[in-house]
Amino acid sequence: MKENLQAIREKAMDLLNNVKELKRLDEIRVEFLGKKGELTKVLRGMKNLSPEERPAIGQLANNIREAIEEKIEEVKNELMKKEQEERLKSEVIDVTMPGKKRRLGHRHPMNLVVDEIKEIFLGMGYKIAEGPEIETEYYNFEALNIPKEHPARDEQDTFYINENFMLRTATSPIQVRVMEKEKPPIRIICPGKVYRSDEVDATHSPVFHQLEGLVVDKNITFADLKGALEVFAKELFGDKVKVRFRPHFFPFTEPSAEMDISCVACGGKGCNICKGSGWIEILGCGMVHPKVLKMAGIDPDIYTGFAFGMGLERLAMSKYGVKDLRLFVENDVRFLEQF
Ligand code: 2NL
Repeated sequence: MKENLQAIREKAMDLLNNVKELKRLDEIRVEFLGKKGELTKVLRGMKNLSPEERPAIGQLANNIREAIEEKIEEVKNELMKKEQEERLKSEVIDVTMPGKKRRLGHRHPMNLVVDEIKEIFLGMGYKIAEGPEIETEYYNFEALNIPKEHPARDEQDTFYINENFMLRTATSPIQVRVMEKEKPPIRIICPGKVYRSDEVDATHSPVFHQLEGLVVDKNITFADLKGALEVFAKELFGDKVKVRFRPHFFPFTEPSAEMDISCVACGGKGCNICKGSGWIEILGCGMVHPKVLKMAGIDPDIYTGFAFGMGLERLAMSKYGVKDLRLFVENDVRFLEQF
C-alpha cells in the first residue's frame, strides 16, 4: 500500500510538472483527489488494513494529498501569472518605440535636368513658354517650312487624332505661337512632351521630352547662337566641356547645325559611350528661316533669330550615365532613389 501511495504521488507530481493549461490542471485534480480519484480509492481501502498499519499509512496518504494540493495551487498560480504576463505583453503599447520609417521620395531625373536647364536659361534672360500637346498641321509643320512631301510628315512618324489634329512632334509650335503673339525681342525656351510613332527600345520612345529655344531680335547672328549654346553646355556639363558645331539641315533654320559636346564619359579620348569619336551630339540649331519669321508675322528684313532643339532623355542619359531610356518611365524605386 505504501508503494502504491508513493507511485500515485510520483505520477501526480510528474503530470503536474508538465501541465501547460489551467483546464488540464483541474482535470488532474479530479483524477487524483476527486470522489473517484486514485488517492481517494486508496484511502477507501484503508479499512482492510490492520489497526497497527492504519495510522502510518493514513498519515502518509494525508501528506501526499496535501503535497498534491499544494502543488496544484503552486502550478495554478504559476499558470495564471504566465497567462496574465502574456496578455499584458500582447496588449502593451510601447510609446517610446520609434515610428515606421517612411521611404523618402526622390525627384525624377527628367525633372532634375529640365529644372537645371530652365535655371541656366532663366539666368540668361529667357522666359519659359508652354503650349498645347494637340496641334494642327499648320503649327506643327506648315509654319515651320516643312513641306507636304517632307518625310517628317509621314504618317509613320506622326500620331494623327483626326484629319485636322495631331500630337505635336516637337515643341516648335509653341514658339510659332509666341512669335505670332509677341513683338521682338523674344527670348524663350519651351520644354514639353512630344510624340512620335516610334518602336520602343533603349534609345527610342513614342513619348519623350524636348526643350526648344528661340531668340528673335535685331542683329541676332550665328555668333550669338554659338555663344549662348556654349555657355549653356558649360553650365550643364561643367566648365571643362568643349563644344563643336557641325553643318546640318533643318527646313526651319538656315544655316543649320548640330552641336556636339566632348564626351562626358571619357573626356574626348573615345569610349563606348561616344562610340570612339570623343564627341556626343546634344542638340540641333540654326538661324530661323526667313520664311518662318515671315509666316509668323515678323519682318525678316528687320529681325533675325536663332533657334535650337534638344531631346531631354538622351541628354539625361549622358548626364547621369543611364544606358536605357525605358528606365525613365518604369518607375522602379531602385532606379529612382539614385537621384
Ligand atoms: C533637334 C533639332 C531644332 C529648332 C529645333 C525652331 C523653332 C522655330 C523656328 C526655327 Cl519656331 N527653329 N526649332 C531649330 C533647330 C533645331 O531641333 O534635333 N531637336 C531634337
